[in-house]
Amino acid sequence: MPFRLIHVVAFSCVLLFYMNSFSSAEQLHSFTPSDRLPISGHLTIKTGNSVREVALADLETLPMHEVTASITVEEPIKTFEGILLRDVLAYLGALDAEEITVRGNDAYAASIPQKDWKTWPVLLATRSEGKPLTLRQRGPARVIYPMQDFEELNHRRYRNRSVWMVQEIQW
Ligand SMILES: Nc1nc2c(c(=O)[nH]1)N[C@H]1C(S)=C(S)[C@@H](COP(=O)(O)O)O[C@H]1N2
Ligand SMILES: [Mo]
Repeated sequence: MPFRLIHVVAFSCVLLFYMNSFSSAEQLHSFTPSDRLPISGHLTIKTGNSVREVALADLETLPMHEVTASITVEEPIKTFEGILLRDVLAYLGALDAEEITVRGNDAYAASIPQKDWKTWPVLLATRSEGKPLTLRQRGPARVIYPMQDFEELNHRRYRNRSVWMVQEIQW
């Protein structure tokens, strides 16, 4: 019965996300926006020969977390909310990719190795202070390393991987 298979797959996905979110002793702050402004925007997902679009609104149905960080010198410390990169990649089927390439809409690209999403609660941020990231805030999606919570991330290597205006993920 195809419906049953779908249910088993869906249940397994939910279980996987749940386990991913709570398996390690990380400082994770969950985020539940009360009157959530709708989010728009898509990411292009490329793998092998396949290209697909994923709505940020669909990614926001996954558990949301918040991270407080100052990413660049000219940006003050602020709160970002979004989805854990590892949850995004589990959703996309890329959890076991060795690395992903994240590209911004300015053609800037960085490779992010698996170690990063397995070790730290790296965020695909879609909001700041509850509101969707504007282009001016380098949105609508950006990679945020929790540099405030993890001293070892305060390094140029991770700043280079903090791609803003994310448009495409490829592996
Ligand atoms: N989309 C996009 N993301 C990007 C960049 C960029 O040019 N475009 N620059 C990267 C680099 S080299 C750094 S050091 C960090 C922070 O850059 P900043 O300190 O100049 O703001 O963002 C990274 N993310
Ligand atoms: Mo840089």
